[in-house]
Amino acid sequence: MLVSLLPLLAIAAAETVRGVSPQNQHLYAPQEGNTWRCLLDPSIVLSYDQINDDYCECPDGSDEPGTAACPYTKESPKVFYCANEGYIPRDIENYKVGDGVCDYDVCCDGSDEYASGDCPNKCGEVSKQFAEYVGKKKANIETALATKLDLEEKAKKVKEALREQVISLQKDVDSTIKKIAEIQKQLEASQKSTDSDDQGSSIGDELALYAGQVEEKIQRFRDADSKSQQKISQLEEMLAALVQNYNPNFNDQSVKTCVKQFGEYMSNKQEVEVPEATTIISTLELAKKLEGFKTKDIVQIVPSFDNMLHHYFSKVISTFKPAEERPDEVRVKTTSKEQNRILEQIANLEKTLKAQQSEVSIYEDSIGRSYGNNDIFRAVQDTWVTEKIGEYTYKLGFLDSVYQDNTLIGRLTGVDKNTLHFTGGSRCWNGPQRSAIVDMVCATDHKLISVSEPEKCQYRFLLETPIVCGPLSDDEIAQGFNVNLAEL
Ligand code: MAN
Repeated sequence: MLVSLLPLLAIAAAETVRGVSPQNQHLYAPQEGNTWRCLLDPSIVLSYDQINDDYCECPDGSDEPGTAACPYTKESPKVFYCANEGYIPRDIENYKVGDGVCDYDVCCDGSDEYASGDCPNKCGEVSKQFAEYVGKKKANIETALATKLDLEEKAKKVKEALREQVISLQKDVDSTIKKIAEIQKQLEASQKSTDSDDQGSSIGDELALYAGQVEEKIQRFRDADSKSQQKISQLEEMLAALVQNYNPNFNDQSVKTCVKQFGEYMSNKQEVEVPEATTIISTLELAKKLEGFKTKDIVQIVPSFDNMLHHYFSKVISTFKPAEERPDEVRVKTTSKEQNRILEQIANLEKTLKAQQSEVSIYEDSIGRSYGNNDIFRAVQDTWVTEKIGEYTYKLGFLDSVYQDNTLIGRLTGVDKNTLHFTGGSRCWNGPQRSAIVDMVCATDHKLISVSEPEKCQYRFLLETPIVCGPLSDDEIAQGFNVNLAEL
């Protein structure tokens, strides 16, 4: 009976091959005649006791899961399974097996040093550390998420306040527009009464002004005409030279046609008379003649030659004025002191209106912008974080800029998910303009943790902030745990 149980015991012993996880134990089941085949090269057959005999027989290293006998490379990493009972099972690189170091951060059970037995099982302590870490971490995340929620609420309020500001500013805009319209009515009324009062002013000044414009236009036409004449004369001289110098013996038809046509042109040419300045009605004289007439006079008097002249003259000159300014008839408006006061009031109100409208558009622009998920950055737009790190004090304004003491490192120019970019800082001696990348990690408070200068005047910061927090899975929390070896 005892004899028949022995192979069963051997198999039972073989079921827990050292260094192999429970899920993979089946790969190490003994085969016929107590043999075993390399996992990736089954043509190599070993006797079962060659497994973990500290001699590497299989090219894939599968015969030595519990020793460091087979070489570990990056391409072919071999791992040793630590059961870590009471804690979390882990794999450790096989070259750390039996190297005399207690790798409690991975194998808290000390099984990697089973041969010497120098590393007693510390999974109880490690497990306690881990539980404490997880507890703290979860509490922190809870606090951070609550803070983040508060920030999101604050961001909502900031945006709401902006909207209210726009509504109130818009009311101001509307009321200013209304005021301007009312005052404009006052002005019109005042102008009407000025027109009906005997306050017509001399139209001489007005005519003199228009006359000046007419004369200026005529002068411009004359200048342009004289330039054209010069060009024509040049061309005529060139053609005359051609007529004189061409060789009639060359039977070039186009030259001959040209010579003939030029001859005809010259004989039919009439001198164009350009009127002298004195032949143009001197508008200034006319203005003088009409000086002294009041607007009212023009309306009342029986048309005289002068009046008619004035009427037609005004029609002609009105064609030189922009359409919207062109009056139906010459009406000379005077502005009284009162009207000047009203005009000044309108000008001031128009200035106010412009300022109000631009303020509205600034707020509207801000409302339309994206400030991160749930607009959260709106909540920290005025928040500054200060920290003395090394020899400098760094100041960071989330949506503003970063300073190293009083030196500007950069202004915010970009926001990625968890990164802020600051550029355009003060120029580095013999180098680029300063700039910074700020990596944000989740924490309960805003705090600058570290700064490095990977390249001259290009800084990299680590900033803790609740802004980037999110719920973490148990696995994600566990990944952040580091065994405190000093306390074991
Ligand atoms: C200052 C600091 C440094 C920087 C040097 C470059 O000392 O801004 O961070 O490297 O200037 O000259």
